[in-house]
Amino acid sequence: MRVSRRNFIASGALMGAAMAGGRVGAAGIPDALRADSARMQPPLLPATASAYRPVVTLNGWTLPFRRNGAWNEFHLVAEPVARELAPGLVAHLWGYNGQSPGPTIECVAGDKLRVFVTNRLVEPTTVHWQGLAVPSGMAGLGGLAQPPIAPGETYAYEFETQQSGTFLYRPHADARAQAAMGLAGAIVVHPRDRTQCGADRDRAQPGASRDYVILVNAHALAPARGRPAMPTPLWTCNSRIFPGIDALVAATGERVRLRLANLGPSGVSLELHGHALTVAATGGGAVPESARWADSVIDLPAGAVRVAEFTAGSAGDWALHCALPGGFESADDAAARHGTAALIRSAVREARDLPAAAGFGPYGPIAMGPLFTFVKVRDALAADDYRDPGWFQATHAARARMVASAGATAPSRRAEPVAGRQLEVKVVKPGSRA
Ligand SMILES: [Cu+2]
Repeated sequence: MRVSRRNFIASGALMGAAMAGGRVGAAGIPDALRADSARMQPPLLPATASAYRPVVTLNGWTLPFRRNGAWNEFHLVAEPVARELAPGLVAHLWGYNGQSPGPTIECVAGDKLRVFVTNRLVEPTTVHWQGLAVPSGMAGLGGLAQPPIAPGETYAYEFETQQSGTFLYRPHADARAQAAMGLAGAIVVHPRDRTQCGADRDRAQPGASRDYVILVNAHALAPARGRPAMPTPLWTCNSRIFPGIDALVAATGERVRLRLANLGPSGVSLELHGHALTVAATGGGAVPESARWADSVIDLPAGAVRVAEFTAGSAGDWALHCALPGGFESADDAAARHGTAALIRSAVREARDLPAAAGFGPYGPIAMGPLFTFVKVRDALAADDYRDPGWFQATHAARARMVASAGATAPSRRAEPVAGRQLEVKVVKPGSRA
C-alpha cells in the first residue's frame, strides 16, 4: 500500500485516520505506508474531529496507524531513500517509509503506542524516543536497552504516552552518523483534554490555528570524481533547501505554532521577519508564562526541540531564515552567495549546466542560503487552506523604491528549471570513506 502522490492544492483530500483493513502479516505487523514524494501532505484528521487540531509537516506527512485493541499501531521502515532537496536535486539519504525525515507520528496523551520498526539499512539501527517518558527497556539505546535491530529484523516498541508535547524518534545505534544521514522524525502528542487546565504540560498552549512541524538537519554531500571537496555542511529544513521548502501560510490574526527541532551538528538561530517569536515549549514541556520572552530571532540548540509561536500580523510575504552569520566556506555560504544552482554546479561535474531552481522572488534573485522559506500571511484564508497563495502584491506606496541611480544595474540571469533533468548527489556518512 502506498500513499499516492496527492496534490495538496487540488484535492484538499485527507488521508484516512487509520489504515482500514491493511494486510496483516504472519507476525501481525501492519503494512508500512510510504510516501513517494516530498510534497506536503494534508493534515491527518483524528477519528473524532474534536480530539485535536492536527499538525502539518512542511514538505512531509503524518503516518496513519492501525487501531488494534487498546493500541495504536504504527510501522516505521528505516531504509535508504532518494529525497528531492529542491527541484532538480535529489540526495541519497537514509529515512523512514520512503522519505527523510520520516513521517510525523501524532497521538493524544494517554494513547498506547505500538511502533514496529523494520530495518532495511545495511547496518544495525534502533529507535530512541527523545523526550518521551518510556520504560528504560523501550528507550532504544542499542547495547544498553536492547540488542541493535539487525538488517532484515523488525522490533516492536510499546509504551503509553504520558506527556503531551513535541518529541523526536531517532536512531541510537551509530546515532550521530545515522542522524547525519537523515534518520529522524517527529512525534506530536496532543493534550487529552483541550479545555481542562489540569496537570497537562501543554496547558499553556491552548491552541494554534496552524501547527507546523519543521526538522532542521545538516548533511555532507559527496563531491564528484575529479572535483574539489564539497564545502559542507549543507543545512536543510525537513530535508529540503530553498527554493524547495514549502511556504508556511497563515491568515492575519491567526496563532501559528512552529514545532522546531535541530538534528544538525551545531546550534542555529532562526529569524522571522515582521513578527515576534515566543518559545512556548521545549522538548521537556511548556515554558512557564513568566519565563517567556518575545524576540525576532530564536536559538535552536543542537539536538533540541523548541516550540515557537507567533500571531500572524499584516498581510505580506515574510522571510523565515537561518540567522547565523556566513563567511565560512560552507555549502550554506556558497548557496547564499550564488544560489542553489551554482552551489550544485560547483560541486558536481555533471551539473555544469544543471538548471536547478535558483530561488527568485518577484523582484529578482534571493541570496539567503538554503535554510530559507516564506511565511505568507493573507487577510482572507480558509482554515484548512495551505495552498501557496503566490507572491504578495504590495501597493506602490508600501514598497521600497529607488529614488536615485548612479548607473546601470547588473542584469540578473534567471535559471529556469528544465523539465526532466535532475542531479543526484550522494550524502557522505560521517566516519565513512566516500
Ligand atoms: Cu532576516
